[in-house]
Amino acid sequence: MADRLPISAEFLAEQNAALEAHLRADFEHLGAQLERRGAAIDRLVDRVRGLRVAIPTWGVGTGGTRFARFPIPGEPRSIFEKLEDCAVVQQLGRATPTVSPHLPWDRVDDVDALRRHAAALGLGFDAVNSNTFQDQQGQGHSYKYGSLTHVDPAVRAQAVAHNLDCIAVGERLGSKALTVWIADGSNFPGQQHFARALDRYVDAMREIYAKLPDGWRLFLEHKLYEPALYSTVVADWGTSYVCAERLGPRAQCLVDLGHHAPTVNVEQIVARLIQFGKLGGFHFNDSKYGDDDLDTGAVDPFRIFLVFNELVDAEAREVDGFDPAYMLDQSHNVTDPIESLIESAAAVQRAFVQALLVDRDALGAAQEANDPLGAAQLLREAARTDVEPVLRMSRLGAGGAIDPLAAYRASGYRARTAETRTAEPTGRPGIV
Ligand code: PSV
Ligand code: MN
Repeated sequence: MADRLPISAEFLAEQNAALEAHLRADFEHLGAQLERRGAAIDRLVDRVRGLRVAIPTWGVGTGGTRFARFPIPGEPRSIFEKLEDCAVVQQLGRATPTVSPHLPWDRVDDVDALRRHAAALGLGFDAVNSNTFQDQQGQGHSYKYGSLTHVDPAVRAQAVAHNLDCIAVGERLGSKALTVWIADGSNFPGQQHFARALDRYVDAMREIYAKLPDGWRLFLEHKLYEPALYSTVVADWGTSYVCAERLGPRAQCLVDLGHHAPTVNVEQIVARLIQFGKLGGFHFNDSKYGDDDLDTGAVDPFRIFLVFNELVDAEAREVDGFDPAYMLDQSHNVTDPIESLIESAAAVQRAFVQALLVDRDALGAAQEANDPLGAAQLLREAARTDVEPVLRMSRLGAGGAIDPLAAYRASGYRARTAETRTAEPTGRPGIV
């Protein structure tokens, strides 16, 4: 029972009352336009309401770079407070009902109390993320030279045991997937035997895969570079795909948008993974140079539209087993993370609705007729449609805020947490 919601219902109703008449007028106008294009606006509202994007627990702390982090007053100090901030994002935006934990960052003594706390805030748990890229206090072996691919079997065993522990905690939280991203790689030519390292990875992942509970999936997250700067063991979607294939049907690839070289065609990667039955999910963000972890849609909203164009296409074709998990994974270095998350979840919704507007029959015909400009025009027409009234109406109907960012700013939530959260944070600072 969600009985501890952070924003009062009266305040929300007041905020919405001031905007509702204009929203209804805009909605009607857009509805008439879309009808001429053969799209039913009410159906779009239903569809966007069904879209769910998880929030990573580490996303509600201010991020930072290896140079500095600039904390803001009132940011969360524990996983319990992080969940409260996630609840604000969900209460206002209504797109993010689940939270994705990272262990051991989010480790607690009483896992059931954490689950109850989340439920009282109207939240559930999404995929668990393991961490074998940092050493923890009291840990027997160091990950300095790798984890699941380490040359020493004892280090690999420790990393496997950690992943199994993540599954055990995730089961108690109600998660249904484990996401594994490893930092393993090398900094010098010759440092690591490429083939042997990958063999060790697959063998270690097999041990984890073998222990997946019923109904669970294992997501393999690839990343081009960093922290290893010469080579990375699981650097690209091809390697990830082959490993997932070797592991079995419940192993799938997870695409973090920032984990590719700047000019790589990510939407084509998405299409390939769909075609091969191996698309597990996403970590959404935006980037300009590398794994910048900028807010989703902040730099290039067309890119995320193109990704959703592939997703909607797959859904329309009823591709067997197609069920990707969506999450935001970005670093909020200069903003209040709650604001960034509200806007980023909306960017995901917007791209989804715009992709639903693509006339797929006409697109197929343009492709068959070798009409490049006509095909591109169909995508542009959908992408430049202002679907904001759809998003707003969907939030209103779901009990959220018509304008979640304005409502958040008016709520004074951050000023309140700045008064109550005065002690030093106990957890990690939030650098991703
Ligand atoms: C790695 O850069 C990554 O994208 C993985 O998802 C990690 O688990 C996450 O960031 C948090 O640091
Ligand atoms: Mn990620």
